[in-house]
Amino acid sequence: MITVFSDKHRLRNAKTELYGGQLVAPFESPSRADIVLERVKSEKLGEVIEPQDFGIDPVLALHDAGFVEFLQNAWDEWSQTGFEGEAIPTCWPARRMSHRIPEFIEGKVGYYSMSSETSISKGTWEAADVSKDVALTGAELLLKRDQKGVFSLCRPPGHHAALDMFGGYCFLNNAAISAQWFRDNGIEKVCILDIDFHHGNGTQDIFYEREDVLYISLHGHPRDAFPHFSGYQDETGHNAGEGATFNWPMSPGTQFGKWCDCLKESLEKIESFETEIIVVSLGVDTFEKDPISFFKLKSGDFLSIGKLIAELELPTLFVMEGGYNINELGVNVVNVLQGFEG
Ligand code: SP5
Ligand code: ZN
Repeated sequence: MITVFSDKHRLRNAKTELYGGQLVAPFESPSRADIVLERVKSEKLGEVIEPQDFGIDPVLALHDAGFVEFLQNAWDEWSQTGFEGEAIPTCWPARRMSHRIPEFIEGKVGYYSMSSETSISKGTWEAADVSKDVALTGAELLLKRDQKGVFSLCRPPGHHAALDMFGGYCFLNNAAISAQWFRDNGIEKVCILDIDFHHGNGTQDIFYEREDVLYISLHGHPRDAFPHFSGYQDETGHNAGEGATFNWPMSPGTQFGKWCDCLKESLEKIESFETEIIVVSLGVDTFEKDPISFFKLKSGDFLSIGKLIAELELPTLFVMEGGYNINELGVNVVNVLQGFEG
């Protein structure tokens, strides 16, 4: 399997994450992508190639233009005010407040965010921009070079990024941008299968009213897990999109048996939707030793996941999302890909 990778991911190297009331070193760190790449190489998974530059148009095909402009300028605006730390949102348009966009950067950071653990640091936009190219280069390889599966080793991740919000370590929604790119390049129906531990609120948001992109997510129940305000089972889509969103929230301590039953049901839904291509939002924070999550999957289970997805016999784009146990991250991710290849 081809892997798409750029070392420009390192431009996203925030110093701070707000966690448990303290500023800590971010869980979403540059070492994550490096460790996965190392495993890809040591296992000889296949060729590793650099992304092409797709420019901004595929981003603007989905994300709000004001949001994109905000991301492009946020660090400069923030640092030019004289703030010494990274840009951390502190104030939001919460219930019954005005949703007009403020002028001052502190207000804009709040307006365009959904959570405050994710700080914007110097280089964040540049890394996010390349991460979307990593996803799109994979998408193009899948379509034009007739690959069975391609691995886009994206960093920063994307599935929490909504039409006009960053957060959950995400800025641009790489999986959603790829799905839209498939739609714009002749594919009628796309499915995004999100197996990251967290609900992909951003991806759901982007396609919630659309019938052409099926979104299925297996995740920690929002009553217990981030993003807390999205991912309930009764969120099933709206208007034309009614029935094209499926959520499988699961409780703390969930083991592979139960998780796998939900995966199998998801795969049946994908079959009956008659999709032509799958984008897998590949997070391995479902791992038993993940530091911020609560499922109990074991390294070997990731092989089974890849194998089950392969049974659909559909062209599959794997887009890297979360997974924070650095030691075993490479093994777990590559297990999914090797399971898929059989
Ligand atoms: C892409 C991705 O996986 N993003 C995840 C963002 C999660 N950020 C908030 C984490 C809060 C964790 N609280 C866990 C407490 C358990 N000890
Ligand atoms: Zn996650």
